Amino acid sequence: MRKVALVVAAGCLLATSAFAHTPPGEVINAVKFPAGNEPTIDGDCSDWDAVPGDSYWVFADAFIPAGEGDSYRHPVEGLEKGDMDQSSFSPILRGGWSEHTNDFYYCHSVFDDAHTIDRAGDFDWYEDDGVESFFRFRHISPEEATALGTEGFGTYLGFNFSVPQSAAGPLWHVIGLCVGCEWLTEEETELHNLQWSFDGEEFGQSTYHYEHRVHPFDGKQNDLEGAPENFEYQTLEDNQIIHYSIAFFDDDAHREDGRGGQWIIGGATGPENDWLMEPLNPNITWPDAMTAVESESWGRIKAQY
Ligand SMILES: [Ca+2]
Ligand SMILES: [Ca+2]
Ligand SMILES: [Ca+2]
Ligand SMILES: [Ca+2]
Repeated sequence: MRKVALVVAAGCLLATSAFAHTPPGEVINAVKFPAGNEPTIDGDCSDWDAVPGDSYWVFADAFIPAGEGDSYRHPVEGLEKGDMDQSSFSPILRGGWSEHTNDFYYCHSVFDDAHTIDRAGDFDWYEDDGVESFFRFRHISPEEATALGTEGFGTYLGFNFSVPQSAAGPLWHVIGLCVGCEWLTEEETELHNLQWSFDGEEFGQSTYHYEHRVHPFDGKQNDLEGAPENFEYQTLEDNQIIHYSIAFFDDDAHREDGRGGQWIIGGATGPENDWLMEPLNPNITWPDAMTAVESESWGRIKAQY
């Protein structure tokens, strides 16, 4: 099963070069967190409450149906952009970054009338209510990325997952840079940390929250092992554009066809969307980085001296 999945992943990589930036001309704002206000990665998106959603978040109406044709597990025939049946599936994307930590953050909330995890193989995240995240932190064109790939240098970073972990094995893998690397199954590393939670029923109607910190690592000679010392590291800056796309699979086992759809914001198989690392927005009132509890503790500490 694992071998089959690896072949599928390789096929996705080859298909990436065929896609131009989509939707053309659209840029999504990634909000800049002030130092000290970076999200706590715990599957709770409330760190983002100060951010006005209408200026930053991506909602169901921006999603494009993918998965046309019999070969797809999550068909969406006849649907156009924004035609998502929100009683079955409705996502909210939130993206941001911090100059202080040099990390990209996202917290995505996904309402689903039937959260389904029943895949037989650990790599078959796309058989369930799964997520595919595609990153390219370098601001290079797909053609330039392809040319680098031809030279044996990978710039495509992907995180695919479907939670909770299936009985079959590890939670996720990274396509391209590091397929099946064991270090990626670690709970938290400097390179990334993914946590999730859910409201509602674990395997019924629910809203899952996926919160992820991703360090901008992105390049590797294909002949080197996918280990941290072999990656290259980027520095996020004001007004930088990164490429980040996301695809959701909605597996609704209770349906006659068993499928709720496959939805993307841009690339179905690669990082196609432009995200702007926005400078600090002076109109956002961030909460004090030090919470009331911490202030109280701090006060007690100081009182001891
Ligand atoms: Ca959080
Ligand atoms: Ca659904
Ligand atoms: Ca399934
Ligand atoms: Ca579902």
